[in-house]
Amino acid sequence: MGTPAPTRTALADVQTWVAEVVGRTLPAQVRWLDGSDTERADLLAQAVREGVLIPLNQTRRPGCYYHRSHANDVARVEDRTFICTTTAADAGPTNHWADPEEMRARLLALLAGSMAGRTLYVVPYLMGPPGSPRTMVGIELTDSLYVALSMGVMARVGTVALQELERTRTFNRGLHGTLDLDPANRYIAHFPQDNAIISTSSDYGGNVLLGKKCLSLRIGSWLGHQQGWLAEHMLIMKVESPQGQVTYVAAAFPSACGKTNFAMLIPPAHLAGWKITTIGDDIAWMWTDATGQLRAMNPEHGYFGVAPGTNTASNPNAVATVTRDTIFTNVALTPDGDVWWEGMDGAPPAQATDWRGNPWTPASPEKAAHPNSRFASPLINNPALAAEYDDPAGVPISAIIFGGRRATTFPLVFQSFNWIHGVYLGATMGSEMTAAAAGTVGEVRRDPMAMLPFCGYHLGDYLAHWLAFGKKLVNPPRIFHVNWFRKGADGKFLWPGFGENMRVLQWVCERCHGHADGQETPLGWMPPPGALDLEGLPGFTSERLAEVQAIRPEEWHRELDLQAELFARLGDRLPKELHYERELLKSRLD
Ligand code: OXD
Ligand code: MN
Repeated sequence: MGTPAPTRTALADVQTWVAEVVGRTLPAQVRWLDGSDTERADLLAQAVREGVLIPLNQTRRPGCYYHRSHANDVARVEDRTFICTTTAADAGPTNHWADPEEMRARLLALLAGSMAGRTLYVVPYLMGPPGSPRTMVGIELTDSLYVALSMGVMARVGTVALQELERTRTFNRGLHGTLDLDPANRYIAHFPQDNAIISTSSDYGGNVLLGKKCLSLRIGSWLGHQQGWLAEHMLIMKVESPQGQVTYVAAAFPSACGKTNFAMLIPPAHLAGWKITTIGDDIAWMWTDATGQLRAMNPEHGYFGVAPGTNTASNPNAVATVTRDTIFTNVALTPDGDVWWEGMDGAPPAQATDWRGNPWTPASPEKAAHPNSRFASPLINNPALAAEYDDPAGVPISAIIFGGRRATTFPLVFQSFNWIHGVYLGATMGSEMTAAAAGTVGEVRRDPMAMLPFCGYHLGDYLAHWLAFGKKLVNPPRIFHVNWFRKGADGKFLWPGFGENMRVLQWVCERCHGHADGQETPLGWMPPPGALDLEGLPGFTSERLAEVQAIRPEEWHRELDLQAELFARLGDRLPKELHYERELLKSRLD
C-alpha cells in the first residue's frame, strides 16, 4: 500500500499567492496579521508614528483615531470600477466592463515594484461568523496601514480566518496597492470568475476595504447567482412588538439614504413598547433553508457609516457606538482633540481644523467635514446590537423593504401584491444621488434594489435570479416600498423620519402577521385611514397624511416613462414578468 499523496492545504495556496505578489510589488517587509489585541495596539502606535492616524482625546473617545484621506480620494469611484467577466455581455450595460486579461496585465504593470520600501500587510478575514455555511474567507494584501487597521474593524481578521480557511478551502484574493493616489491610475477591478479583486491608487473605504462592496456585494452577487443565493445592499433588523412578537426585516436603500439610522432606530415615546435591535446596517446575504424559509445574515463586523447628520436625534445608538475604538475619516478636528461634523449635537466649535487640514470657523464658506466623511466602528459597540448578529444560521426574514430618496411621486408606504410585484418595485427603485459616490448630487437615478453600483453581473440576469429565487420560498416575505423623503409644496419634508419611522414599521410588521388592514390602490396595499398609528405626532393632520400618501397620476406617468428607459437599457435579459408588471400598473393608473 503506497502512502497517499500529501494534499495541498489551502494555506499553502495563500502562501504561494503572497510570494507571487511580493515578487512583483517588492515590499521591504511582509506582515501577516493575526487579529490579536496586542498586534492592533502595536499597529495603531505605528500608524500614529507614521502620521497615518491622529489619536483623539483618549478620555473622551478611548481607542479612537482620526484619518484624513487625499482630497481627490473621498468617495467610491463608479466610473473607475470594473467587472472583468469573460464577455462584456455578462457584466451587462450598467457596469463598466474590461477584458480580464488586459485589465490584469495593466494593473500588475502598475503594481510592479510599487511597494518598494513599504510593508505589505497580509490580512486574512472572514465575511460572516465562523462556522456558517455562508461565511467566506478573503485575504487582502495591502500596503496601506490605514486599510489594514480599518479591515480589523469591519471584518473578523487574522487567525480566525485562517482556521476557517481549512474548512472553506477557497478564498477571495484581494490585492490593494496605494500607488501615488493619482486618479488616472485608480481602478477597482473585479474578476468574478477567479474570485479576485485588484484595487489601485485609492485609499478610500468603499474602494479599498475589499471585503465590503467588492467581495460582499459585487463578487458575492455573482457567486449568489451561480450558487442560488442573494447578496444584497440591505440592512437587517429585529423588531419586537410590545407582546413579544418578533419580526426580522431586511431593507434596501441607496447609499447614504439612512440605512444605518433605520437599522438602529429607537421608537418614539408613544411606541416605547416596541424594540428594535440591529443585525446589520449595509449588507445582507440571503438564502433559503431546508424548509424553504428565507434566512439572512450580515457578513460584516463593523459599521462604515456616514458621519454628517449623525446626532442624538437622528441616531442615538450610532452616537454611542462611535464613542470608542473608532476610526474617523475626513470629519473635522476640534482643538481639544475631538471630532466634529455638520449636524452633530450642540453648537459648532468656535474653531476647528477641517477635513482638508485647513483652519475652519463657523463663518467659513466650506463644510468642516466632508459630506461623505465616515466612522468605522466595531459592531459590538452598538448598544442595540441583536444577540443573533453572529448566529451562523442567520435569521428568518418576514419583510423586505425597498426605499429611495424621492421628493415627489412615491408615497410614504405601500405593500406589493405579491413577490413578482415586489421584485418589480425593487427593480424600478429610483433615488436622488448622494455624496457616497462621485457624481451629480440630487439627480434621480434608477438604482434597482440599491444594487446599481454593486451588482457584479448583468442586471437583467440579476432580476431574473430574484424571480427564480422567489419560487423556492415556501412563505415568501412580504415586500414593501417606503419613501421618507417626500416633500410638500413648501419644499419641506412631509414626514418627520428617523425614530418616527417606527410607525411605518409597525404597520409593516403587523401586515406580515395578518394583524393590520390594507387598502387596495393602483400601487399596492396601503394603510387605510387610521391604520398608521400617528398619535403623539404633533402637527401631523389627516390632510398631511393624505399628502404624503397621495398617488398623483401625472407624476406616475412620468415615472413609468423613466422606468421604461431602464427596461430598454436591460434589453432582452430583462424578465418579461417585469414588463407585464409595468403594463399592469399603467392600466391600474388609467
Ligand atoms: C456605503 C455605500 O459605504 O453604500 O455603504 O456607499
Ligand atoms: Mn452601502
